[in-house]
Amino acid sequence: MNIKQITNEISKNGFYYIPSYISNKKVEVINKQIKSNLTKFKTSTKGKASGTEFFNGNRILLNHLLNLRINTFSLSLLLINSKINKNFKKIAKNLLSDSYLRRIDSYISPVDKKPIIDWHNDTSYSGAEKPLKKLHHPNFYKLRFFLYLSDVKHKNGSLALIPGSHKIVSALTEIFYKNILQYEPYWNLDSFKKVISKNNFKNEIIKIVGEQNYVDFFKKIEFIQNSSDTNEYDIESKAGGLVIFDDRVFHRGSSCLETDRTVMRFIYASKQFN
Ligand SMILES: O=C(O)CCC(=O)C(=O)O
Ligand SMILES: [Fe+2]
Repeated sequence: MNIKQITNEISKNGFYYIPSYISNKKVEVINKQIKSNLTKFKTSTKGKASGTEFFNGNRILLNHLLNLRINTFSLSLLLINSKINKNFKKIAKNLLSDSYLRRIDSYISPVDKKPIIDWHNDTSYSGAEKPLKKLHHPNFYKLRFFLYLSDVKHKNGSLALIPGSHKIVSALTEIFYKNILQYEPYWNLDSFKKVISKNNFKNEIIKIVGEQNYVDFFKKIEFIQNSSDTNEYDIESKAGGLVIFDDRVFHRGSSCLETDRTVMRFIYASKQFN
């Protein structure tokens, strides 16, 4: 699959999965490095997970250096200059206008009954009543290169994504951005469904995405009527698999019932729609 095909798939479905993106040997090496870094530097990234922020602008690199986290500093540089990141950069350039590397991090999520994170997309101001910043442009999103560093399956750390859902999210963002209808908060699938089911929202969304896309989305989320979760959309994978996704897509991180889960993320953003 070449870069053009990958970017087409991401535009259409909102994500793309590449099994065995890196070798087992590489997974082992990265896991060792991550764990040796963790003992020296612990931050909480998601819920109870412990992790390392390798890059989040040059300020973080400088911080690593000033706090004498030399291992973390050199690993950050290694990751930024790695072949895998160079490839991510090329893909990001094809999808985002004026793309740039925003963040590299990794985290280990412990065994837990609760999902790592429930269904959400990352452009909804976390459901804030009043967004603090200006409203997002409909093309605002981050492209996440999500590298599994342990084996995952449903109920054990896999990511699940609802194909095409970024189009509905983007349409709602457009409605708010252009002030066609007034902003209403939402966060999870349930609250999103409530907003877009209202007649005025329904009409406007259909104007943007067409009736078929609107109806299809409702079919895809039928599961929430009976259960908070489903195994229909999980990307189960061996360690070394990569999921690239547009974070307007509705996604969730499954619970880890059997083993801890380690991931590394390379996150790209757009300077134009920041
Ligand atoms: O850790 C996970 O499974 C979910 C991560 C996520 O929601 C994100 O990177 O946007
Ligand atoms: Fe997310």
